[in-house]
Amino acid sequence: MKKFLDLGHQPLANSYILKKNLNLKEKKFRLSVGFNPKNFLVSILNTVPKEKMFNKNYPYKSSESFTMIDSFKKLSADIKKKYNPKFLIEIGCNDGAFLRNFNKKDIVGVEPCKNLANLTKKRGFKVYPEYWNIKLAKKITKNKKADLIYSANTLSHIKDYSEIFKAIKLSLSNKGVLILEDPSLLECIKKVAYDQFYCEHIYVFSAIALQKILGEFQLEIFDIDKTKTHGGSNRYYIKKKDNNFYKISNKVKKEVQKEIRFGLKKFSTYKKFGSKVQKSKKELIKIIKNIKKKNSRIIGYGATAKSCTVLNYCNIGKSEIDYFYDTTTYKIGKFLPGSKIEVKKYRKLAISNIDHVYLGAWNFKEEIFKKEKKFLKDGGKFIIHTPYPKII
Ligand code: JHZ
Repeated sequence: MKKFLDLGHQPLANSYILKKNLNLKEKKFRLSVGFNPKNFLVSILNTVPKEKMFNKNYPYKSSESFTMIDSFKKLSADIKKKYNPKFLIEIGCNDGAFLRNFNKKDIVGVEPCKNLANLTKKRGFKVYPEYWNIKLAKKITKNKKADLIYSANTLSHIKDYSEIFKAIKLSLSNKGVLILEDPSLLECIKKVAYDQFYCEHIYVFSAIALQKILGEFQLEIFDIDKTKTHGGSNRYYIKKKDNNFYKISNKVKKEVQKEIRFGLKKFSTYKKFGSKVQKSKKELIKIIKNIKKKNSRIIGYGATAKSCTVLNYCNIGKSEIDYFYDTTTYKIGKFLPGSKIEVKKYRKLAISNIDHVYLGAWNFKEEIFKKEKKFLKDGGKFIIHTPYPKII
């Protein structure tokens, strides 16, 4: 692995702090990112045990945004039309935002965060509150194989991809399809979205890296769709190599060529990205300092896991951002890890008297700008750090 980025000592991105624990020492780890020239994988270099991140206190809920609900709804309709699956598995089903589009008898979820697994169970779905692995895959598919496996923003969170893909392969029927959806490395690099790196995002996949590692398990990508979610993601359609039901689409070749042309096989591209990140940090600090010089207030919008990386890397804390607004019940009243900025409950018109709002959830810019039309019309300003720090 060749290191190209050092984002300093970081706390666990989703470990929001209770007020009574504010004085306790937080667990931190060194967040640095590297490139493997052999398989083109980009990954964080030090990892945190999965149980410390994905447990019964996991705060993130997929159903917290219309963008995600809408994206899952459209994809589900498309899946039914294209594949008409009789048995589906979702790996990392979170609070059931995707599952709810299917018949309860046709789909099962896998979700190791028990609080989320319970939410999905309450919706009436069968959920295995466990980590995805070979043993669980054998249990789920003992009587019938899956026609379709879906996994969004989950496989990039699992270190041992070998176990994962072996388990997927043995679970799929001969005609079976795996649909994987994760932030695209190309978009991350283009947008200088260094906040895609935090403890949970062990990998940020490119098509070239995925193609290479899938090959180890006789799996292959046969189609790719681009989605706008999470700052620009790729939706990969994957099959077993000996499954001849689907032809390999031209879109796969095009995406691979685009990534190679951009330089995703070259270490120099990542070095350049590393320098851009350092510049981005300086510029964001400058913007914030200028605002503070004028005694203007800044609050945050969307206490995302990604914000944790930005705030801690740029040493932004309570003196710069008064508090964050967020809609997630679990986060409200707690404090962001590292920066210890309070998270308050979002309500309509909450930001109307604020001059500057730092957009932690920049990936939902369209949805949020629509919601905050009046704020923007009245001269309110958002601060955003990607593709470069600026005031909108
Ligand atoms: P959002 C999490 O990352 C963690 P985060 C995880 N590792 C991952 O990969 C992605 O999700 C998928 C709030 N919000 O989606 C809700 C508002 O307050 O960018 C959320 O707390 N108002 C699994 O945390 C946060 O912003 C709004 O109008 O970086 C968004 O978090 C909207 C739209 C959101 O993921």
